[in-house]
Formats: sequence, C-alpha cells, structure tokens
Amino acid sequence: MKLTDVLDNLGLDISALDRGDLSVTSPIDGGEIGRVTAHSAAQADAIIAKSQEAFQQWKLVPAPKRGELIRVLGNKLREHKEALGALVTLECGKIFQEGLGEVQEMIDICDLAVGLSRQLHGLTIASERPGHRMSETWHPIGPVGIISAFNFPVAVWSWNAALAVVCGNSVIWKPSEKTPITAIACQKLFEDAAREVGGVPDGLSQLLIGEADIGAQLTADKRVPVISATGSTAMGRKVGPVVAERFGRSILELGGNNAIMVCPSADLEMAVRAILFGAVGTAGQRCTSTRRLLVHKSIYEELVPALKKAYQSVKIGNPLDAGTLVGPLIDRTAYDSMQTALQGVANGKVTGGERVLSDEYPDAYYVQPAIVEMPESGQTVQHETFAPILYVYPYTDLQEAIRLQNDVPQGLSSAIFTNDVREAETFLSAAGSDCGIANVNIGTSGAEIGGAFGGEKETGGGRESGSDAWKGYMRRATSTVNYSTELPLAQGIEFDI
Ligand code: UN1
Repeated sequence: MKLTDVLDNLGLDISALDRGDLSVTSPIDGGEIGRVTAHSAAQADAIIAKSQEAFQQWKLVPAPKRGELIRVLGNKLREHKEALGALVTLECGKIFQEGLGEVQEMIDICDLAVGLSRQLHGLTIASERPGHRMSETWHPIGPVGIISAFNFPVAVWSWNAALAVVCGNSVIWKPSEKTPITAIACQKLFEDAAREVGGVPDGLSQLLIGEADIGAQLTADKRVPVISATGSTAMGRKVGPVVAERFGRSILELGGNNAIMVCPSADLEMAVRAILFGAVGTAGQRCTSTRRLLVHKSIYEELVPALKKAYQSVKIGNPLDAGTLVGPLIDRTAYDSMQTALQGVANGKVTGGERVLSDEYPDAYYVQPAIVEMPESGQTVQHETFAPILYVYPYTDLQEAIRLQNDVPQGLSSAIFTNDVREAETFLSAAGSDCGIANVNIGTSGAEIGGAFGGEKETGGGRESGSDAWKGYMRRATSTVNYSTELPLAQGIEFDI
C-alpha cells in the first residue's frame, strides 16, 4: 500500500502535497508523508463568507434533492473505500481493518442521511383554541463548523457533514493538524459528488486547514451558528464558552473514561474479547476505549489472568501488516503522557506499558498495552489518558460497582457483562450507568451509526450520528394558524377595544 498509489486512486495531486508550511508525518515510522498549507485568518474569513452564500442557496433546495448529493457521496466512498482506508492508516496509524471500518462508518451515515432527507419530520400539536392548528417545522440553520480529532480523521466529519448537508446547511471542516491529508481526500470526493449531481453551490463543504488558532477563529465567528467539536475535554472547555457567549449552539463530543463491569454470571470468554479490543484496539486512542475494568471479586482470579494471557498474544506492529491488532501511538507526546500516567500509579501493579519496536522504528511510538491492577479500595482514576492503559478494580456488590463506574467526571460509554437480567436492567436504569452509552454484553467502543452518539458530564452532552441527532443541525419553528373568524387569546385573556 504505497502512499503515491493511494493518493492517485483518490485523485489527489501528489505534487501539491509536498509544499506548504505544515509537515504531516505518519505515526507508522515518523516519516513525513506530505506538507500542506495552513489558511491565514483572512482566508478563513473568506471561507466563512463563502459558506454563508452557499447556505443561502442550499437551504432552498428540497431535502430529498439534498439527499441525492449524499447518496452519490456514499457511492464515491464505496468506490474508494480501500484507498481512503489505507490513507487513514498511513496518516493516523490505526490498523488497516479499522481504517476500512472508519470508511464503512462514513458509508453507513451517508445511507442514514439519505433516508433522513425524506424524513425531517415535524409535529402537529393540539391547540387549546377552536379553529386553530399548531405545528412544528424544522428548517436549515446555517453554516456548521466541524472540528475533528486525529483518531477518527474522516468518520467524525461524515457524521456531522452528512446530516448537516441533508438538513440544508453548508459545512466548514477544521480537521486535526495531524491528519489534514485524509481531510483533503474527503473534500475531493465531496466535490466530485457535487459535480456529478449538479446544482450544488460552490463552497457547500470547505476545509479550514491549520492549528488551534484557526479553530478558535471559526468557533468565535457569529456567522457559524453551530459548532460540532470532537476532541479532548480541555479543547471543549475552550470551545463551549466561546460559542455560548455568542449564543451559538455547540455539539461537544469530548473525553471518555469508559468502564466495563464484569459480574459473576458473565460469559468470561466473551468478556475477555470485548475488554481486549476495547482497551487495546486503536492503541487505546478512541474516545470510547475501555479505560477501567470493574471485576466482581468472585471471578477476579479467573478473569484477570485470562485477560493478561490474551494481552500477551496481541500483535503490535505496522498497522498495514495483516494480523496486527495494535499500531503506534499518534506521536511522542502521546507516548510521554502514557508514561507519565503509569509513573503516577502509586499503589497499583503495572504490567506492560513499555515502548517496543524502537530499533525498527526509532521515530515512532509503539507500546505494549498496559494493565494496572488497583487495590480493593480507592477512588477510580479520574483522567483520560489517550493510550492503551486499563485500570482494573475488584468490586463486591453491584451498587458499589455502579458507584465506581459513575464516579468519574466523564460520561461517554459503559458496559456490563452479565447473564443476570436484574443486574443488566439495573445497570441500564436511572439507578445505573450515567453515561450516554450503556451496553450489555458488548464492549464500550464500536458504536453503530443508528444510535445517537455522545455522552454526559465532561463528555460535553452533544449527540451526533443516528436517532434524532439531526435536530442539532436545524432550527425549529412553532407555528399557530388561526383558520376561524375569532381571535381568542391563549390563557383566557380577554380585552375590550
Ligand atoms: C471517537 O473516538 O471519537 O464507537 C469516536 C466507536 C466509534 C466512534 C469513536 N464508532 O468507537
């Protein structure tokens, strides 16, 4: 899978990717794979103005016609799935199977959005007044700013863009400065689809390349009514107040500190597979990665050794090689934070965590995933470290496990392994997990497109993807129509004139 072939397949001009002020390196070996040019503040301003113009036209296009564009985009993604999946692997280091999986998520959200384009349903509401009808209509809202992270360099854009576009909006995408090339590839596919469909205004989807300053400019701009930002809680803490200050709407999908709880009746083989993939898959760099494991003390001595054994069989290496399960961390900073987190373990027992393959890849950061066994009591770890570290805790009863599961600032994903219906239902009830995602007998990561995706507390509260997440990209109008010859006022008000 050579970079040049991949870029060629995606129709990208290779020579245009070797100049520019931003160097893009591959986490596979640390080598440079391209150079891109960051936009200036003035260019960003022009991009936002163009997005507004495109919105004015696009909002008038009937929604099913808007869906046609996304249908064609979905087909382009099908055609280029292998190449785009490979580019994802080259640029962010996740294994090829996951690169393909990410493109599959894009295809899935396009399908969902196409169906949605004929189902942007409003309501009719019973009026208290005779001869009156009330209704609710959803309208396009304006340019949507999308800020995405390196770990899902293309799927996160598509969850937002596919919905935003069928909802009648234009989009401006600020990808992570670590993964701009995959973004350029997606933009190219979008433009190809737009050309094929015809009648699509110029600038309906645009890229904003650069670092945090350009993201901050987008966030602060009043002309962009919705900002959807995916990344760390620290990033969300900056974005949220700036958007709120100008009364914009933000959709925040921030950090997770996701736990799996394993109960005495659980199928342990299934649990080991789920924990393993959840904790080490994507080298622990998913917001949904499993970071904490709560094990009932009666099965601790069976489960934890089995898990450690499974960890030993994990193949760490070049993410393009078949059979590799764990690729590299994104960069040196990620490796340093992992080491800092492990050094900070005061009273736990650490297995793994060391750097591997440094002879072969001196400029890349491959690690042995770590398990940290924590003592019986004590607070659970409060911080998200974006690396494969799994903290393991024994628990005595379900109430205690639920308390530990919820006792962190983040609230994205959670799971219980049990064959006891009472435990499962308690976990899913109001007395159970406080997360946006609560699963039974599957892991914390790998959510399907059909459900709303996001979480509570420091995860930011936003929802993307399926269910009614589309409403986040539209404005709602409540209308009352009086078809009578009287003018009765609500709340029984009467007056004389
Ligand atoms: C993320 O890491 O930001 O549920 C998103 C999952 C994927 C999405 C992860 N569908 O693991």
